Amino acid sequence: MSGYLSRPSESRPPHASRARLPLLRLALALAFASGTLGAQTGPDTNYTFSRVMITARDGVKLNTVFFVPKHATGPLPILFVRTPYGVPGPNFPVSKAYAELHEDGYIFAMQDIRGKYESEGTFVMQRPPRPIDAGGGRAIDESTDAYDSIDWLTKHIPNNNGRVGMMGVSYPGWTAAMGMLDPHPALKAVSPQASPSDMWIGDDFHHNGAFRLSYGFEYAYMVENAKGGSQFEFEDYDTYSWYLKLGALGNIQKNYLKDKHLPTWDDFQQHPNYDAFWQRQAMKPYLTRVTVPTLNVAGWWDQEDFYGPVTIYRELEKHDAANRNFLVVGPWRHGGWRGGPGDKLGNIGFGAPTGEYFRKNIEAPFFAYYLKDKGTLKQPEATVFESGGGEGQWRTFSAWPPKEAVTKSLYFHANGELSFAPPTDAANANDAYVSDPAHPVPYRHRPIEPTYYPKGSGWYTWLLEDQRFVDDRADVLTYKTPVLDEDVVVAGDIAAKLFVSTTGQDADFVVKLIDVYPENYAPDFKLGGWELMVANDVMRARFRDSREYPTPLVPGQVTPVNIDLHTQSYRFRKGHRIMVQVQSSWFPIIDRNPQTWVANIFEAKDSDYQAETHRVWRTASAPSRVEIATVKP
Ligand code: PG9
Repeated sequence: MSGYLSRPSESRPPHASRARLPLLRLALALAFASGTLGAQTGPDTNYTFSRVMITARDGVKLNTVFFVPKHATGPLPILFVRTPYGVPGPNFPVSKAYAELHEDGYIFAMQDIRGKYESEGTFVMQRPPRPIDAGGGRAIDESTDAYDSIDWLTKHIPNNNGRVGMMGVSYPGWTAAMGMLDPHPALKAVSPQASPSDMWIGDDFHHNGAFRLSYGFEYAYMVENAKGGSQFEFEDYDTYSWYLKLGALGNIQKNYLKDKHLPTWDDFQQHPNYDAFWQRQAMKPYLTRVTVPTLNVAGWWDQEDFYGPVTIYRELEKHDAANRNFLVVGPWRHGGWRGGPGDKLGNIGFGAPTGEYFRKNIEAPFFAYYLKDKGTLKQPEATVFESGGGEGQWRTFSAWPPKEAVTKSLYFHANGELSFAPPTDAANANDAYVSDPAHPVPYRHRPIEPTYYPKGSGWYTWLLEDQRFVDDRADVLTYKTPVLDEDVVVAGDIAAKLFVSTTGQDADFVVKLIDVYPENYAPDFKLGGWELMVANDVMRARFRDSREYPTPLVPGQVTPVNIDLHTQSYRFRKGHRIMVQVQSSWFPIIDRNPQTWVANIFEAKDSDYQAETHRVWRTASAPSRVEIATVKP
C-alpha cells in the first residue's frame, strides 16, 4: 500500500464513520509524510466536488466521488481510480496530488470498491474474474464494476469527452488492470502501477510458496477486521519478538483471532499450496489480449509488488501486435513514483529526480495522447532507470528483457569467493550452516515496527538497508568478488541456481545479490562499505519441483533449487564488489520453515520446528551460482 493514489488522504466526507478512523489516520500520516501534499484545510478551489452512488448491474451501489475542473475550456477526459482504501473527501488537494495531470486538465473520479468504506456489497480480497457468461448478465467482478461505473460516469458527468483512463498503485493498480479485461468502449488507456499479479508466486502474500507472514497477517487484519480498516495492536514494538514468541503459525488463530474469522487468513491456512484457489486469483490466465494501451509501472525496490507489474507487462507483451503495451521501472519503493522528486531512497541517491521525470515525461504524455489526442507518443517499449553507485540514468530498450543481453554466471567458491570462473572441485566442496527456527535471521534491522506503523516504519525502505547487519551470522553464507576493475552492467533477468542438501526434509533458501560499496567512499563517506541489495528472493524448497504438489527433501541428497531473482537494470561500478548472500530464514516477513516435514505448515506444532544443517555445494557437477543478464558497459 502506498502513496495517495492508493490511499486518498484527507478529511472524510460527513458520512465517514468512526469505525475506520485508525486506517484513516494511517493514510493521513503516510500521505503527508511524503511532504508533497502539504497542509490543506479547505476544498481545492480549482475543482468542484461531487459524490454519487453508482448502481452496478446486480443492484449494489458503489460510493463514487469526482472532482471537475472549474475552469475547463472544453470537454475533458476522466481519470478513474477504484480503491479499497477509502475515497477522498471534498478537501482532497487534487491539484497537488496529481500536479502534472492537473496541468493538462482531467476530471478525477474515485470509487470505493464493493464492500469497502461507503460502498455496498461484499468485499472479496482480489475477487477472481467471473466465469464468462455466469449469472445471466448479473454476475459481477471488478471488471464489470469498472464497466458499469465508466458507463455511468461518461453518461452523467457534464462536459466529459467520452474517454476514460484508469490508474492506481497496488490494489488500485490491480483494479485498473481488471478494468481492461472486458473494457468499456470508453476506456482508452490504463496504467496499472505496482499491481500484484500472483499472490502465491511473487507478490504480497507469498514468494514461491513461502508465506509472507508479517505482511499477510497485518494486511488481512487491516482490510478485513473492519469494513473501513483497522490495525492489529501488537504487544511489542519489535514485531520480530512478537512473531517469535507467537511460535507455531496456528497460534495466530488460536491465541489472537480466536473465534473471529478473517476470510483471507482462513484462505492462507486452507491453501498452503498453489491450488485452484490461487490459480484462479492469479492474473496470468486472463491476460490474453491487449485491449487498451497499457503503461505498466514498477519500482526496483518495491517491498510489496514487483513481480506483479513485470509479469503483467510480459504476459500482455505476448499479444501486443499493435505495440501499445509499455514498461517503466524506476528506482522506487512501492508507489514511490507518485510523490516527491524520487532522487533518493533510504540512504541511496540516484542523482536525478526520477519520480518527477516519470510523472511529467512519461505518465502525463501517455494519458494526454490517448485521452486528449495531444502530441505524438514517443513512448519506448521499455524505459528503465539504471542505478548504481549513487548515480543513474534512464535507458530505453526495444524489448525487456533486452535481446542483446548476455547471461553470465557468478559461481560460489571456497573461502567466500565469487567469480565468473566455474568451480573445478570434484567432490565434497560445500559450505554448511545450521538454520535454527528458534533464532531466525531478521529480514531488516531490529526493532521491526508493525508494517504500516503510523509513527514511522522501516518497511518502506528495508530493501535498501545495509546488509552488513547479518554478515557476521554463522547462518548466513557470503560470497564476494574481488574489487571490480571495470563496470559490470546488469540489464535483464537474474536467477540463482543452487545445489543444496540438508539434514532435514524442507528448507527455505534466500538469495541476495548485493553491491558492496568501497570502504572509503569519497562521494558519501557514510556509505563506505554499504551492502546494497540489488536483487533477492526466497524459495521454499518443498515447491522446487511442483507448486501444486510439494515434496520433502531427501536428507543428505544434493538437490538443485532454482530461484527467480527477477530482473534489474543496475551498474556495479569499478571499485565496488559483487556479493551474494545465502540464508534460510528472513523473519518475520517470511514465516519460519519447520524444516521437518509437515504437510501444511499452518498446522505445524511448536515441536515440528527443528534446527537443521544445510549445505550449499560448489563442485564441478553441482556449481551453485547466480546468473545475471549483462550488457556492455
Ligand atoms: N500491496 C497492497 C496490496 C495489493 C493487493 C492486495 C493486497 C495488498 C497495496 O499496497 O495495496
